[in-house]
Formats: sequence, structure tokens, C-alpha cells
Amino acid sequence: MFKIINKNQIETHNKKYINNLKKDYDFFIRKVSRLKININNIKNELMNFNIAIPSWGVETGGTRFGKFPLKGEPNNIFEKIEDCAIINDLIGITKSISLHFPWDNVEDYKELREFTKNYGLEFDVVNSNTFEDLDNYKHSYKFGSLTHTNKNVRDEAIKLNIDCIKKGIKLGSKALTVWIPDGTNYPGQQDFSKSLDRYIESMKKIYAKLPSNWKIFIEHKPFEPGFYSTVINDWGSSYYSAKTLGEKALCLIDLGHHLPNTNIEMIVSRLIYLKKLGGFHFNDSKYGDDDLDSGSINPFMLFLIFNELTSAKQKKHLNSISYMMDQSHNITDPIESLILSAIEIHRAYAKSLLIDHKILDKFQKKNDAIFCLNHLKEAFNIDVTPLLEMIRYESGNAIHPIKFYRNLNYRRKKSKTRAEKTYLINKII
Ligand code: RM4
Ligand code: MN
Ligand code: MN
Repeated sequence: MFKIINKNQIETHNKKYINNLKKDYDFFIRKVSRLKININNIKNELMNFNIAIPSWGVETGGTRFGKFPLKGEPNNIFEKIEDCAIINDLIGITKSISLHFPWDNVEDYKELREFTKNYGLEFDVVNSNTFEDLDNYKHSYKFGSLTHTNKNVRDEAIKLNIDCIKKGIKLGSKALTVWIPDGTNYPGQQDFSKSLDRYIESMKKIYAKLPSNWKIFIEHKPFEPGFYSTVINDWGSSYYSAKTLGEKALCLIDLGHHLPNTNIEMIVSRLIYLKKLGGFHFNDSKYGDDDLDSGSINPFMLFLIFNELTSAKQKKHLNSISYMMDQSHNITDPIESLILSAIEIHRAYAKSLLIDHKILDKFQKKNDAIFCLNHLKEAFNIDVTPLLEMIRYESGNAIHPIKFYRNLNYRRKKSKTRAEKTYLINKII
């Protein structure tokens, strides 16, 4: 930690804001002292929280209409790690990075691991890319990957996933997330059952190569790039696949991979009940897989999701869950978007810890709908900003990370040493 940002700079920044923060924090403590909660336990929970940054998230995203790269953007995985390190130096809750292969291929994985460790970061879940044809692919994924009708294509996609596991082992990762683009654009184009069969057969071969302490996450998505159907379209198909594969297979929920108005918190609860919830990809959306910044559209839903997680955790029904942000930052500096998103996720988690689930349970038994909702709303409406700021302060991170980052002029400085971006530069093979 603190390789790029000097710790003294953060201390100087914090000195400017600590007096006001202390006043705000005292007010917050007075307010929550009326609730039956142990604030030190909550603080510990929040300090131990971690959300992975995906390597592709520190680059400017884009839409099918275009991309507007920033000057000073990272051009390779080493530069991406520098950007992740800045984020973690400032907020302290993003200590891990998720890689995507083959986008993040390197010659020497040991070197990459050392380089990353030096910044106080480690590697989280690895991800596989079978959704585009990269230069060294022998076959085309135009009509699918793990579920393709042609066995040679399926075999190549299987090998690509197994290679991801091998790279992940070298990097200290403990899980692989598989999201496939496979699906169709026309009614009748595919036999729905046969394609699911092919998926299971391919996944079995990947599953067989998982080390004993590894997991495999299955990520569902209802549409895109297939606009008529996708093979792993919803949590039902995901659950069936995970159940068929075995204990190490779990379901991953990407918030944007649901049709508008889907009750995602209920899916979270169901998967916890079925002991098959493995991870999350956080983002926000208004219409579909918009990949907007977490908490920017529907912070109440984010809170309700954490309510399910916290309630299950308190009842000891929940094992460890992998959290990652999966967003596309099209018009902002990705570093700023990721900082704010991580804080929004942290905020939703903090608020969920203020809910007294015993009280909620009492109201539920009485069928007192108004008091149930009110109990949730009371926690949601408490401003936890001073708590999050105090946690950052006490952990040696910045009270106001965005203000600090703006003053750094990081992009301007980096634009002098980093090559200007072209569209294909992230595809290093
Ligand atoms: C997909 C999906 C995957 C991510 C890619 C880049 O829509 O969300 O998780 O790996 O995008
Ligand atoms: Mn995702
Ligand atoms: Mn997505």
C-alpha cells in the first residue's frame, strides 16, 4: 500500500477535514446509540469488507456507438494495477483485482504477482473471454463457445477456461467466473435443451480441472449479445447448472443481468436458501445491462440486497461471497467512478448492519407490513457517511478520496508517460 500516493499526503489531507468529521461522527454515534447495536462490531465488519476491481474497469468503457478514451489511461495490466492501487490507497476496501483472460495475458505470472503484491493488492476471481474473436483464436465464437454445435469450437473454449484456471493458480486466485455470450438472435435458431446439455458437458470438463480449494461461478444474463435467447439466461438455469456440476459450482449475480423490475433481492435470498450463492458483479441500471455506477440509480435496491446478505450472515446461513464491480465508465474518469461506486456499496452494507433483524422478525410474525417497511426505512435513512469517513480515516485512507484524487492531477501526469490510447490496445495477446 501507499506506493504511488505518499502516506504523508493523505495525512495532510485528513488534517484539513478531521475536526468537522469528529463533530459529524459524534452526531452519528448519538443517533445510533438509540438502536440496540454494537458499533464496534459494525466497524470491524466494514473495515474487513472487500470488493474486487476488474482490470477492465480502470479503462474507459464504451458503447457500440463509440469510445472516448482519456489521456493518461492505462495501456497494459501493469498500468491498470497502478490505477487499482491508487483507488485502494484512497479508500482501503478494494484490495483485490479480477483479471480477464486473454486480455490480461503476460509472459511471466510470477512477476505480475510480485508486482501486484508490492502495491498491497492481490488477485481475486479470474474471468474468461469467449465473447469475441481474438487474433490467436483458431475458431470463431460467432455462433457460441462452450455450447457451440461444433465440438472443435467447444474444445477450444474449454481449453481457454482451463488455461484461465492455470494462470489463476499462479496468481493466487481461488475462483473462475464463467460468463458465456452463447445464445441466439432468431426463433428456431437453436434447440434450447440441446444447447444447455452442451453447456453442462463442457462445464464438467472445466470443473474437473478445478483445484480442491477453488470454486467456479456461473454468471447468467437474459439477453445480449444474443437478442432472442441466451443459454444461461436466468438464475434458474444457473442454479440447475451449478447443482448438476457439484459443490464447487456456485451462482454469480450481476445486478445488470436482469430484466427491468426483477426482484433481485429475492433471487439473492433464494440462492442463499439453496446454498448456491457465490458472488456478485455490482453495477446499476435503468433499462438493462447498462453497467452504470453502483448506487447511481437505485440505492434502495442495493440496500435491500445487503439486507438479505446481512440477515443470512447473522443467522450463519452464509459462507464467503466474492464481490466485484463490473461497470462501464463511458464518460467519467474510471478511477473516480470506481471510488464512488465502492463507497456506495460500502454504504449499502453499512446501512444493512443497522437493521435489527430480531425486531423485523417480530413485525413479520404480526404481519405488520407498515412497521416492517418502516424498520427497513429507518436504517436506510440514517446517514452513515460519517461512519464510512471515520473508517477510512482510522485505516489511514482519505476522508474525501475524490477531492484528494482531483488535487493529484494523476491523469495529466500519466498522460506524459503513458501512450495515447487506441481502440485495440487492451487486447494484448
Ligand atoms: C459481460 C459480463 C461479464 C464481464 C464482461 C466484460 O457483460 O458482465 O461479467 O466479464 O461483460
Ligand atoms: Mn458481469
Ligand atoms: Mn454485463
